[in-house]
Amino acid sequence: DRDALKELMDGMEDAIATVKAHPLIPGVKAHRGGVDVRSPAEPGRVVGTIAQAARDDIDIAMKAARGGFGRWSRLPAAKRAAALARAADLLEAERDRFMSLLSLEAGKTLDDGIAEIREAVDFCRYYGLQAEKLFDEPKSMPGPTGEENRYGWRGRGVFACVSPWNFPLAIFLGQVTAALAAGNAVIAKPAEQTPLIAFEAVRLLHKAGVPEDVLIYLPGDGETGAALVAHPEIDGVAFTGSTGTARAINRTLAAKDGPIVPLIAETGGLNAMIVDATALPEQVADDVIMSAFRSAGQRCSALRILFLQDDVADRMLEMIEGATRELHLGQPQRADTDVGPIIDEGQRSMLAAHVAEMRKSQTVRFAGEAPREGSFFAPHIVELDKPSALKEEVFGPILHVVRWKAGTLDRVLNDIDTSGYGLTLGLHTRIESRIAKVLSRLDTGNIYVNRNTIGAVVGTQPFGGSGLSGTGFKAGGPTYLCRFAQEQVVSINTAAAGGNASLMAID
Ligand code: UN1
Repeated sequence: DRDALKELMDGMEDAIATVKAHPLIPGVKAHRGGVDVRSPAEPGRVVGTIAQAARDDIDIAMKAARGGFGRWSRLPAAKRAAALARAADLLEAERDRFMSLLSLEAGKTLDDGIAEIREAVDFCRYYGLQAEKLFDEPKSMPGPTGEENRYGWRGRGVFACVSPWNFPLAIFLGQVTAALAAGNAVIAKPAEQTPLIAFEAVRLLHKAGVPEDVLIYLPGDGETGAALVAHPEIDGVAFTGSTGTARAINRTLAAKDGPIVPLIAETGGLNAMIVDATALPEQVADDVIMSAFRSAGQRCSALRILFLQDDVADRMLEMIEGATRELHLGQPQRADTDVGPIIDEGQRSMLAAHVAEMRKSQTVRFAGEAPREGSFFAPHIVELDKPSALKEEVFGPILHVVRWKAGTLDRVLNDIDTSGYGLTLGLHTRIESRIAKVLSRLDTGNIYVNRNTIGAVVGTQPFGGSGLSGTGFKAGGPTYLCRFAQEQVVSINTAAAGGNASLMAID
């Protein structure tokens, strides 16, 4: 609604401030310099400065977090949940400030910003509630008479949370609040491109009652992340980002002497959508545009490769191309912008190089025009002669299209399966048995039928993929917190000495 939007935009204007971010580590006061953080849509605009963590900060952080863990993990789950609920309230109260940072630092459009804050708030509340439900008191388990068995959960220790720039608030807070809710201390390493939002989010959690030695903010580059994960005392790692980095983390963890450290990873996707001749064309066009180009395609859930049945392909492509042409690229904080900027010049030139490479052997069917100022890349549509012409995730607004002939659905499913990725899949059909067939053949993490493939919802559509797309755990799902915790079973012989050994409540 227009009035609400106007109010929101005015609020954002008021909330714009320069953030001076630095590591938040108990006992570390001095920080090295401060590097400018610039807006992707307006490179001349400095959003704030970031002082990166120094290498020895990791040891200091670890020592502090170890102490914090002891106290935090012994709190009843309800106390931890209460802090997260307060964080959700604060986040809602400071919505304008976070909206403004999301658009300035991460280039998020208003729609994306609102959705991201909603998701972050939901994560805080949902994981708090789940923690109370799952980790309350140890449960008594059935067993033979003369023995009492109690089954319970404990935090693992100090978790490293390494997060991406594309959801600098929602994924950052999702990882951190899951680890905290489960009773861990956290050292959080935000993406290098978006340290300011993360800094503000950590300060908000501190304000909500999470102690400063329980949640530590460690900004830095890829080397900082690698050194953090390699630290001998890390007890668990949550990572969202590229498949390659997840592999590198896995190798680091595997090479350590000492405890076996679990990895919770959500990585890339080569997400497909299958459209057959019975699909509704307008619905398909809407859903393709949304899935491929919303957030400038910078979502791991985004549609990368569209399989169109050739009987309807020309007509559908015409509609999709027409709708793509209508998309408005521009400043993310404008209400009429559909597609905002690409996060940085490195990503932008990677996309341009991909299109140039595609031009050599494939058909670039549509190439939009991008504003010259700022890090923009316009939507593209590339027709492939075969699915294997695209082997890896290309993170941006480039839709690849392949045609398939009636009677060859098995081959399509096989092609999707052999890509090795398994994050999202779209299916547009009105044939019921076809849905069942696809479901029986693919173990993709999130399958969307007759709708778009993005925007998973905390609590109702938990999100995460398998294979090259991650460890298969579902963020925002009912068992996610269990991945961050460890089980403990206590069995007590209550029949010793003929039942005379019952326990006494004295110290
Ligand atoms: C990501 O882009 O890293 O469903 C994952 C969605 C989002 C995707 C987040 N939850 O679109």
